[in-house]
Amino acid sequence: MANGEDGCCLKDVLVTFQSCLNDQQEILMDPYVAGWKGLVRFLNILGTIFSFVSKDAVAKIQIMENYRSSDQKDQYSTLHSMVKYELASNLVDLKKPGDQPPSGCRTILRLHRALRWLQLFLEGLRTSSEDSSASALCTEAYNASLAKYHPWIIRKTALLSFYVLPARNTFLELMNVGTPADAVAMLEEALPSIVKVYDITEALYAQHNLLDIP
Ligand code: 1Q0
Repeated sequence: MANGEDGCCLKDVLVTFQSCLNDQQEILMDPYVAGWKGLVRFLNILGTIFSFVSKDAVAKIQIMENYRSSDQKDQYSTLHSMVKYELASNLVDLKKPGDQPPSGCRTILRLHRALRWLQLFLEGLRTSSEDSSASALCTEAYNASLAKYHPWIIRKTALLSFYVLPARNTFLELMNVGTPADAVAMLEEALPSIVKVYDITEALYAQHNLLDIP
């Protein structure tokens, strides 16, 4: 398990999510996707055992980057404009994973569900006692969020991979922001913006009945 990568610290990644909101409280696509890219860098630090997760995240990031460099890029400047555009153009298949390329709405929904896992996991790390196990906290966060959307084989693989996670304090040190106490303080400051991004996306998807896109 490597320690740090390119001097990157988790605080910088979480701050990217803070910069997602525009004046209308809409979520800007570029920092949202950049936030996920930063998280994948941290995932890679944790070892190749998580490559099945990072491959999926990278594929989804790539789909969104492709939309952002297509002729329709302006339609994808915020999550709100994407929803409006894809629904109006009939690009979202609400019944089955389509033959057509995955829509932006479907792709963001997968990342959005994973953001809930992240929030719960980081909240668990922040509020747990020093001798807690990151593996147990991660399992708890996964079971309360992503697990219900994953088939058995992915659940099984995910739960097994969590066993390699280090002790809570080691994990906090890997965030590269200083001592475990510094990391806890950083999380306390940064988590509200993750929650805000999650809540706004959830409300947007609920308003348009998009929370179950297959
Ligand atoms: C702490 C490390 C644990 C990372 C585990 C994250 C949750 C497990 C997710 C398992 C996903 C399995 C791969 C495939 C899933 C897809 O089937 C699923 C649905 O997509 P689709 O197209 O088949 O309908 N995809 C998803 O659910 C999206 C999953 C994206 C997960 C992105 C996770 C990025 C993780 C970042 C780690 C941040 C660590 C922060 C702290 C680090 C401090 C050193």
